[in-house]
Amino acid sequence: MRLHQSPASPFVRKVVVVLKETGQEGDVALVTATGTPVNPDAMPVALNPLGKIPTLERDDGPALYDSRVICRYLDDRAGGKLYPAGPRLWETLTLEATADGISDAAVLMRYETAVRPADRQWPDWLDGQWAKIARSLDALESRWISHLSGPLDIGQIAVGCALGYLDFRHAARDWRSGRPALAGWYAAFATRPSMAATAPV
Ligand code: GSF
Repeated sequence: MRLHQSPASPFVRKVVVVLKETGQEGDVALVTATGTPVNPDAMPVALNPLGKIPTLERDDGPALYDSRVICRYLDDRAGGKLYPAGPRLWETLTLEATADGISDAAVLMRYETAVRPADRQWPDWLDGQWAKIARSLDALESRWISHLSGPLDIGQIAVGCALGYLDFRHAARDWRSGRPALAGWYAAFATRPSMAATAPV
């Protein structure tokens, strides 16, 4: 299999962490992809019409995307350990969706400042994206610490990758301020070998 990827992407990082946590790293070759919404460049558009990464190219079936589908496929392929059975599954998937929403908003903010011409940037829109992130971080702090502290699952991995991306691209926003429990959880989670080996560059 071939994973079309860039090491800066929080969504790609989810997939690589899952590969490491499930012992499948040797089964996937990494293919570097570059591009933006206005210039797909080397994005795998022939495999994924959305022109986004991560995209997983398989030898025995169509390409898979997005990160939620790829992570679930890889976990299933390894025998399944990151998606709990029973009612906890719905909590886990909602946690993953919350984390991915943080990453989506953070990536859109990055495009607004790094891709859009300076004279067309709109501060209110940036503030609106950060407001989504701030509300989601507050929810993680007030409602999700117990789940985050339980057995490893895809929700935790997605949160770890989202917080790592905030440090990478939006450090000045200081997401830890007023969220000591989440900051403490992340400090420990970031030391997992799978996380330490995949810090964005
Ligand atoms: C989001 C992937 C994404 O936005 C997923 O895989 O979960 N829902 C998808 N990827 C970005 C790269 S990034 O993470 O910075 C991407 O491919 N952007 C190119 C574009 O055209 O939006």
